[in-house]
Amino acid sequence: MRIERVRLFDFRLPLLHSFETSSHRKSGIEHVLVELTDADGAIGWGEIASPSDPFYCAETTETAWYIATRYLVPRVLGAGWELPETLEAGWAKVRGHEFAKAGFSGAAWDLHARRQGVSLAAALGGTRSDVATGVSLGIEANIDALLEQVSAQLQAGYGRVKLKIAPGWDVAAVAAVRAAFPTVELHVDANGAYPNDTDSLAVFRALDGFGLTMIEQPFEQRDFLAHAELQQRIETPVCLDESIVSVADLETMLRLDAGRVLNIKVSRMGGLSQARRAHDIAANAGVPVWCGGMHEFGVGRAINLAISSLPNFLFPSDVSGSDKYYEHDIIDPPIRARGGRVTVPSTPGLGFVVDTDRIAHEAIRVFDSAS
Ligand code: OSB
Ligand code: MG
Repeated sequence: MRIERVRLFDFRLPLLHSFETSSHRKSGIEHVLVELTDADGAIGWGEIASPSDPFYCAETTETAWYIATRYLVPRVLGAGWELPETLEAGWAKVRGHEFAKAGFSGAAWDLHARRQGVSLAAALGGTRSDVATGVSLGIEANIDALLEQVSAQLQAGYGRVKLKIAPGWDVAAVAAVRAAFPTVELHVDANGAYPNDTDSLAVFRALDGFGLTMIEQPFEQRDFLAHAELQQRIETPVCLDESIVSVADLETMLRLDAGRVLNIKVSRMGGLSQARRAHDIAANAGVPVWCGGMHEFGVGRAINLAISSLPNFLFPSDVSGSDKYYEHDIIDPPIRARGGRVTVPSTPGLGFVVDTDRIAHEAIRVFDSAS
């Protein structure tokens, strides 16, 4: 197989409900869609789900655009490959920029699966026909507003709720949600906002009493030791997100017992092949995983759905229905959850029709290797 054409579309959608984490608030999402076309005219789609600003990770939309056009497109165009791993090896010398690489990896995997006539989930080794999903709720203006959000999501059929926390928005918020909804599957995500000190330890000891499924990324990305020490002191499993950008990071986590659950984000791991390797290594180590989200549009969401069908995805994934985020998504039909579950398509590739005309019309910037 040979890639003959690459198109990139910088695309924006407003969020139906703005989202605040420990670092900042956002009311819209800007991602870059990747379209690869091979010599026979077969097409694969991927999504660079980098945040616009460097607050979750170092990448931004601008850095992803730069790395994609300057370093990834030239390594992909004209390259001969049969397996996505071969194409990915072509950019192995480019350090970091996992989100940019993941957009191309997704498109390569979609193209590969379509050419094989199998679903992306099947190409990856998925074993489930539907996956459990949950919702991630941001920091709200006050606790009443948070309770309203939780209530609305439970009514929509979701059974797992993840709450963003930050110093000053933690124990009281969790206590209120737990009191109002005693049986909901609850977990918290700090996005690395806590300093590794005794005040933070007191917060996590208090949170340890609420039957949380996990406490996600309490400390900064590089601080494996802080996470390992915390895991020794509390019963609730620590889950790592930002810390794990490679398989080597996962080996460090396992060796240090710095976390007992892994959030696999396809983007953060640099693409589907690395995400699948991380899944396999975690499975062998007896560590359950789940799939985290980055407010993906339909393309990235379909990719997350496919990987979530692998057997060691044992907690609900952040692959909520598109109607939690967007009025009109870019795939048809849009992804929907029923009773908190989403069906994995069995048709070739992503299993959804991508609205290319709309993407091409509404993109705020387009790169086309053919022009
Ligand atoms: O840490 O999981 C995170 C969104 C932006 C940046 C980081 C995170 C998130 C989410 C969104 O939690 C999850 C979703 O896509 O619904
Ligand atoms: Mg997270």
